[in-house]
Amino acid sequence: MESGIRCMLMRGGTSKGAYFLAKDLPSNIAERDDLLLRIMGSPDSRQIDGIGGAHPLTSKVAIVSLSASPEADIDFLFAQVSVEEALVDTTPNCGNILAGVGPFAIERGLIPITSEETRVRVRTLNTGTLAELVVSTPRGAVEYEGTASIDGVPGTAAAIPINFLDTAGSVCGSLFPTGHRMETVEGYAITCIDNGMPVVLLRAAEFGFSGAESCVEIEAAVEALASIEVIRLEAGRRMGLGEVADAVVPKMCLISAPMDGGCLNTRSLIPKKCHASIGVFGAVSVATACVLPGTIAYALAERPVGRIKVMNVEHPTGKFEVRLELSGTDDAPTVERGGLIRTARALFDGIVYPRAG
Ligand code: NQM
Repeated sequence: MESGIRCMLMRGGTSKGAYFLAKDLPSNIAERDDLLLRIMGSPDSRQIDGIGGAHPLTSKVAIVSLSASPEADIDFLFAQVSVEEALVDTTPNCGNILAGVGPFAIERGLIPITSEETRVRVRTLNTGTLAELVVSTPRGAVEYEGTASIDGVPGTAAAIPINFLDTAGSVCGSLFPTGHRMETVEGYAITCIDNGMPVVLLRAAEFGFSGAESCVEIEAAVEALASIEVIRLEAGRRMGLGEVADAVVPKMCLISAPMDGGCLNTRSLIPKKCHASIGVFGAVSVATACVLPGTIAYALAERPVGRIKVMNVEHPTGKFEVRLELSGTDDAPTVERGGLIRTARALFDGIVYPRAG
């Protein structure tokens, strides 16, 4: 049996992943990715011989170390391990798995607990994005229990407020990577935006959706999904991402007018499966598009007044609250920063045994 590797399984927000210390994994990227595929049980639609959960939201990995940057305490590399293909993608970041990085770094002794709240500054290596996480540590240990609830996760848990410092152009280099706020591909109106995650916004109605469909209904609409994939490949090129057939970005987001008091209704494709809720940076990018004139979201969205805007992005299992801080004028606003609440929980801690290579 190949020797085991220390690993903690955590729920981070509405995702679940395997958390490792960087020093416990090979530094060679090809060897590391091969190992991660064997640990998660990929490629296999059920990931039956590994610890992956057979869905993109539960086939994720966090690789954590002390930061080499004076701006951060912790460095975090996110890896999306494909379920059905032998692919590991470290292009995008993941704000849900990020939520677990604070507790994990404390559990592993990388960050000392100094008071009832421990602030952990995390640099996401995939994109260079900086975030500050506030972890509840009331009795000298991480407290997972609490009263915060996030849609898509049953029950309540301790809140982990996350503030993002610099998300614009995280992967693509600029907020509107094509230089336009709206353009057309194959006759469909789209907005390409990257405020933490490259996302292509599409009007749900143009694909025959009301916007209220369940994930099962969205995934059953194979013709619409085929058209969306054609748009994704072209949008990927226009966004400077090159050929994205094997990449998990850009994500695609079907939008419609809000139906439940939020700012906008969404159904996200990540990029081929429908997201049970919406990704963290996906939500920040969508909320940002809602407040910037000229995007296809702006015309459909409801916006609160004021410089600090609490934006509730509707998704299949509820709403995702994003707090945006704006500067500039009403006609030409700029989004300065975003913040939100997540929760996380350690599920098990132990040794994982990868399938033999
Ligand atoms: O957008 C799903 C998730 C994500 C990523 C995805 C995420 C984010 O819900 O920051 O959190 O978009 O594949 O974990």
